[in-house]
Amino acid sequence: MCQSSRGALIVIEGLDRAGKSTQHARLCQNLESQGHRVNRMRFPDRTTSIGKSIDAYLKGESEQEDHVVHLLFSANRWEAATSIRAAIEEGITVVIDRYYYSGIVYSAAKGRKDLSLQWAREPEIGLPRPDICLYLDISTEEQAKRGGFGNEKYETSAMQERVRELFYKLQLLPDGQDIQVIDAGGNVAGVEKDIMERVEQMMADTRLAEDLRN
Ligand code: T5A
Ligand code: NA
Repeated sequence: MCQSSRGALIVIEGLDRAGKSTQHARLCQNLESQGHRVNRMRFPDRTTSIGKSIDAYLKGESEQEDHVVHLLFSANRWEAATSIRAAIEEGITVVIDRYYYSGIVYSAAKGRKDLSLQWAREPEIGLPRPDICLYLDISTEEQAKRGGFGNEKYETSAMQERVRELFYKLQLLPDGQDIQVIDAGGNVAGVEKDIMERVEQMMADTRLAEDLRN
């Protein structure tokens, strides 16, 4: 595969246990074996001081007001925005496990009138926009089979059900145009192949668009 001058920004999204981290690792390896330079990232990035506050909140070790924690998740992405842009401009492909789509949807899923999808979107405006967002879709039943839920804040079936609905609603908004739905209920290799095909298609389209401009 020939390298386009700019790196791509690829996001993997989905519910808890959809297989995001599994597929993130495989996609990064596949791209590297094709000769791409790759930066792996994930949000929340629990290593920064903002990330440590988020980690404590998710583990139930600290309380945060809902708007505050929303802004912390967003700030955790803004901390990385400059380095994401720099990598892409250098020709490095950045592959991220969760991004602002999760940010918008999980906060809005709390069901507060004063924390709508639109409100949740505002702090994310201006972050680097992905070339593609692969949304890994699994049923509630399949999700439950995958080791069940852990003890983190949002790992309840009621919350996950609202998150699923809102991910679909998000696809109808302008941000949703970047989302491609992947059936993530199948085996790991099948999902990996589907993801690779979508990414290769996106890269081919991007190169074509660049060629047409030059
Ligand atoms: N959040 C996040 C916000 O509220 N706002 C934000 O802005 C952001 C960024 C932490 C939480 O924070 C919320 C969302 C989350 O609730 P996290 O640290 O990314 O997010 O944690 P999780 O998404 O919960 O990570 P998980 O590890 O649960 O899910 P993954 O990454 O989707 O799943 P993965 O790959 O670890 O796989 C889970 C299990 O399933 C198996 C794996 O081996 C593993 O055991 N598996 C499969 N089994 C069968 N078939 C397949 N195809 C399989 N793929 C994987
Ligand atoms: Na994960």
